[in-house]
Amino acid sequence: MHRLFLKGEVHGTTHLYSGQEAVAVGVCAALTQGDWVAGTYRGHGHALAAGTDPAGLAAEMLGRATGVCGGRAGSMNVIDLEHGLLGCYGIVGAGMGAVLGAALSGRRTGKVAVAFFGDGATNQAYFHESLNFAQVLGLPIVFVCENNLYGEFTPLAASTAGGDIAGRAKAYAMNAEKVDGNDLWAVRDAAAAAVERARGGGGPTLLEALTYRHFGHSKSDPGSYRPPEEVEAWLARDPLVIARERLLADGVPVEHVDAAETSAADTLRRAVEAALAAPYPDPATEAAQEFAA
Ligand SMILES: Cc1ncc(C[n+]2csc(CCOP(=O)(O)OP(=O)(O)O)c2C)c(N)n1
Repeated sequence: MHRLFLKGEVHGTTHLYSGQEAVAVGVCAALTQGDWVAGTYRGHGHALAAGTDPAGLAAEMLGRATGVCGGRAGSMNVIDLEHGLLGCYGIVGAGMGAVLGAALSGRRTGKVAVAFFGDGATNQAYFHESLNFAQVLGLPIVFVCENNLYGEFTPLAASTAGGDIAGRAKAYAMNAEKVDGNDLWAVRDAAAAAVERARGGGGPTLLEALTYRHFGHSKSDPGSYRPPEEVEAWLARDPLVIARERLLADGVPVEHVDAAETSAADTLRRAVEAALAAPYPDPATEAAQEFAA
């Protein structure tokens, strides 16, 4: 997507998810069909993990009519109700409110709702209101903070009193856990426990997944405010490399791992090729599609 953006194929802006993949994949691996997910403006990561068709998603990001939202939402606002994706939100923290509503009905239906958000969102009133409301009503929610150490250009220490995001749950008597967000298995296990608790009527959980974005915040940000040794240390903990090494260490034959990687790359390449060949949406249908969404 970064390369396509530089070629002018992705309009508007981009907020890449590279480096944070283990969070969305690990959490969504713990969900079952019918559960809900609310993503952020790095929404393509959450959408793919929720099960959105890669071809429909690539077309959406490239603003094509074959996109899952007809090419009018982009990565930042993609919705895919078929796969439980309630929405992705350009407004920081907005997904937390969306899952409160979904989870109210989840108390009757046994469905669980997940909201992804960044560390910057935890300094908003919205975060505290949402945690309080969810805990008071015992809602089946997993709040997943993707703590990538920066809110746009601001380091965590300069914005977040105490620095302990999971610790903020104590004020609401809510279950919480801090987890290595670059370790797919650690995220999946923590999420599975939180989902099971929520489904069983045990109420919400706050998960703080410690991770890092490989790129700057968005298109206009080279990320140069980050110390090079910090970037290097995190690049060395690329969640995709960690996952590959873990599979090999667990005895999965290298040819199986290679084949899975090749197959994923082929799927994405084909998705992008199809998207590039697809038409842009017809301006005449704009109003109808906006109201339908
Ligand atoms: C309510 C609101 N305030 C401000 C912004 C502008 N803004 C966009 S991203 C961002 C930083 C958010 O950082 P964080 O929540 O840590 O998420 P990350 O980008 O690290 O995933 C801000 C302030 C916004 N989109 N919405």
